Amino acid sequence: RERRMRWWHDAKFGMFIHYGLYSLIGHQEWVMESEGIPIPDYEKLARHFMPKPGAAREWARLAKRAGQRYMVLTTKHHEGFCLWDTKQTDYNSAQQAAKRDIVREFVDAARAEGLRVGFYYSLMDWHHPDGARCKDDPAARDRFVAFAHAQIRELLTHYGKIDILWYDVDWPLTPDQWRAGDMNRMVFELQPDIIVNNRNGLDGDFSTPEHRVAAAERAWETCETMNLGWGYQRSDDEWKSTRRIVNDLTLCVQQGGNFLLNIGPQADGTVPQASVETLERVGNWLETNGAA
Ligand code: JFZ
Repeated sequence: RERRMRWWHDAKFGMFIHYGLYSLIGHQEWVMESEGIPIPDYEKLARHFMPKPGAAREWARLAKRAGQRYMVLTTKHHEGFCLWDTKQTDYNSAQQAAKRDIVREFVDAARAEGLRVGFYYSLMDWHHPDGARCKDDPAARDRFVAFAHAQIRELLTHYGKIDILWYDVDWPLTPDQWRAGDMNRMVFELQPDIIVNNRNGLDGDFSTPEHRVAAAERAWETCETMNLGWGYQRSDDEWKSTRRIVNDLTLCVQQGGNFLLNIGPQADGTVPQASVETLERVGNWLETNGAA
């Protein structure tokens, strides 16, 4: 583990990217649930999901300028829409209107800037027909768990070396029901040097305190947003100052933790101007202080 974790401890600072169909609405990534949007209505967003060319390149260049050393993209958030050419469902950016594998573009863009590559993957899924009923229906559970395992296998098979698997929200199943042990074994078989977080219910390699700077007994990474939401939120202008971000980053690093700072790109992948400006200032600060 120590050997696998070394680059990550050295890297200290990463970019989190929440991007999906919710980015088109601009009411954060939980909008499907919080506004009770029925699946058939929500699905229509896929017709309009059309990232501008080179969006991932922009994210990667921005991360580089900010002094970030790795990037973690939501390959599938709770909404269930997949940003890669998955064979497990046609609800994905490669088979819908965009006709593009955004995960591939992201991986290529990160590598072009010399950044490490991380995949966020939500186990919870509001779109998959078995996603909710798997709790009480064993047949649905078998299908749904197999679906998640197969998707993770794809992500870790077709995109070369992946550095981080960032699981999220294991509701409504227990780690046993997810076969989380088998899941991690498969992950390490496919990617022997990868590191995984603890959000599939197992300890994994690092913990993921959210919105708070916390010193834990072992490897940890604080994830934080630049305003209030993770996914793009149009009306959200509670931007944290550069001073605040630098302070949080410094606190994490002083206590031996990592800092994963989120951007919520807009519908076409454009990064909100306030985030661009703050990230550039953070990068300048790191350069000036010899930390970059
Ligand atoms: C999850 C997601 O629901 C959210 O949309 C976002 O992606 C965030 C990064 O992760 O939310 C969580 C997950 C775990 C905790 C809190 C919020 N937690 O362990 O405290």
